Amino acid sequence: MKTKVVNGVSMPNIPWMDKPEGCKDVVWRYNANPIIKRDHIMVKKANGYREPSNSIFNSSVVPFETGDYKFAGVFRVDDRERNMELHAGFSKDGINWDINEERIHFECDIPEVAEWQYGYDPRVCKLEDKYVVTWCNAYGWKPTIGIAYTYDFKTFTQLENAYLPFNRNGVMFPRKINGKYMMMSRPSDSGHTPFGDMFISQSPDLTFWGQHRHVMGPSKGWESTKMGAGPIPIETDRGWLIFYHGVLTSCNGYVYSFSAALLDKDEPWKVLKRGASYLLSPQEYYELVGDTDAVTFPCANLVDADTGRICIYYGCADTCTSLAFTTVDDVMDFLDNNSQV
Ligand code: BMA
Repeated sequence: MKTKVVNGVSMPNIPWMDKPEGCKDVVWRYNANPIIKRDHIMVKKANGYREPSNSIFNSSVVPFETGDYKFAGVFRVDDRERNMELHAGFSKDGINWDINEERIHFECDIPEVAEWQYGYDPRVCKLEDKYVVTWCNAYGWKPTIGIAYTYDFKTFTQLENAYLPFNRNGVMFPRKINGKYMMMSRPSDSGHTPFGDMFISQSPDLTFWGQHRHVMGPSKGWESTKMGAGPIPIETDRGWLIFYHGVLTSCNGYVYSFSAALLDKDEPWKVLKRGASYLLSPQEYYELVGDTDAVTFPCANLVDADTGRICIYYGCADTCTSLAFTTVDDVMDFLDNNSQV
């Protein structure tokens, strides 16, 4: 490996498929996509009634051992009332998932925050001794960033919302930087937001967030409408490697693609490299057609620190969940030769 993963974990069991012969892409799709189909689970509703899920997408996973399981995650599951809920799930191989029928019930001793309304686009970040979950959380039915932590993916303790509404795509860095927790986010509006820049906010305690810094905004055609954070940043010896989504407005509506960027190690609001082109865009049927057409939306990555292999989990057309693969060196070569900054 030319670029080293720093503070990473060895993951010989990372879900993986070699790049297919003749494939010219930097990021390639798993040949058994989607790994989680829309009706993958029966959802148990509050009234006890069970029915198939409407969709499972934009979800986040981490390595986590419990019993035979080696991975855990928090999944966005929309039910057939079209409520947007978060469910915990477990997997032996990162590909076949056992997702709980019942949504997560967050424990929260702050009455103003405790009332559950909806949650979507979860991210899970291993941070010190816990797993921190951030998601788009309703406060007064308006979206902002919710934060909770868990040790076991059974009990989740919810903290204060990080920001005022409206905000989306809150993504934690996996360690303190210069003594502060850091989170990317994208201030938004109450609807389908036709704008969006990425910011980083800082906190001493995961409760009070400030010292906001602008990172980047819309740019090239594929990300000309809005852009925002994707999976948890990967620490390398050259800086923080991130995948992020960008949105183009076509004649048919929004098109969600993703690319990569490299952020400064100590001041991650400084963008060192930023992909000029997208790395993956909606091109397969399951990415083009669904409850929201033409969406590829990455919310998690697993990284093997020994080989630099990366497995990306992305939501497809707001309906199902897929995998794509690349390596740290492949992405760094792309950024070195095709950066817009
Ligand atoms: C966002 C969220 C995402 C979704 C995207 C495209 O506002 O709802 O979950 O993937 O829109 O519909």
